[in-house]
Amino acid sequence: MDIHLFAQPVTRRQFALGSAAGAALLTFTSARLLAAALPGPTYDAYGYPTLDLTVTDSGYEGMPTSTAAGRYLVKLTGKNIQQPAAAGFVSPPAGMSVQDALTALAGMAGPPPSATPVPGGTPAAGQGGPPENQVLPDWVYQTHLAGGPYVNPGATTEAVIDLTPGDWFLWGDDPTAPQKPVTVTVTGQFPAHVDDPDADITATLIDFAITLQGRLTTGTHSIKVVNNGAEPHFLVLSKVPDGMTKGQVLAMLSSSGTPAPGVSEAPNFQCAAQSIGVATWQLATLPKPGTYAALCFFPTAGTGVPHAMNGMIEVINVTG
Ligand SMILES: [Cu+2]
Repeated sequence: MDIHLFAQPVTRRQFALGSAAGAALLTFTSARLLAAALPGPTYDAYGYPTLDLTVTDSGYEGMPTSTAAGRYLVKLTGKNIQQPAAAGFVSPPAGMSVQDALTALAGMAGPPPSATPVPGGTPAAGQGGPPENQVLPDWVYQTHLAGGPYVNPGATTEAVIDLTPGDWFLWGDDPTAPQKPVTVTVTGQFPAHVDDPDADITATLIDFAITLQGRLTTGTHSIKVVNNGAEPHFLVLSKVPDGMTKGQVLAMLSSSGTPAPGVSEAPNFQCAAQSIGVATWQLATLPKPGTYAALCFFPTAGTGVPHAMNGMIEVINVTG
């Protein structure tokens, strides 16, 4: 399993969260940095209704079966999870039921053919090479993805997301995630006015590029993640060796095997996939200065090529 909705094996190996060391590092640094955090380690002050959720290795606790349309503060605690886990909110397109969508997604949970070991044989052709492309059905691109946070084992994080009227499910942002999805009906009308929380970094996602603007410094940030593209996107931030270029990140992703020395095993930040026009606000901690890569691996419509391979990579310099 790992990182993201339809992420590819190579990206999981190179950027997957989940090592004990990575989790410990994140826990340690976030505690250490709270005092200096701007604009704060919580969105509590904005007064949004709160979804207080716990994610375990098998599912979610705390999600109501029905809730009013609006802007929500999602507080997500990871309990008894071995890997970082997501709370992604998804509403199928018109004419498709939640059950049909969940059934279709469950059918995508198997490993890609090249990742299937050949018993007693040599590795299958393509194994260890660049990732297989995963062509997704059209409905995935018409689905409403409201986004959501990822949380590390034992930690709690927050995100601000919008839930519009309709039938939704909460899931692990990946067909192979172990959590059983939860269905929820969102009722009423979306409020005519909702306040935006403050953000000190804005990440703008288009087909296929990422722009990060704002206070690129160590510490905890409120990142506004906005999809201005025509396909779903998400954002991963990972420490890479200082001075690494976009071309070198792309080359690393295109090659097989072990990550380059200095690439963090764990992303420093990731968030669930978001549809066109969707903005979310997410807390992210950048633990140390230097070069970071911003990436999206959502499969390109029609070809399945992960967006990063189409150039959806940016490198940023984080100062102390
Ligand atoms: Cu993308």
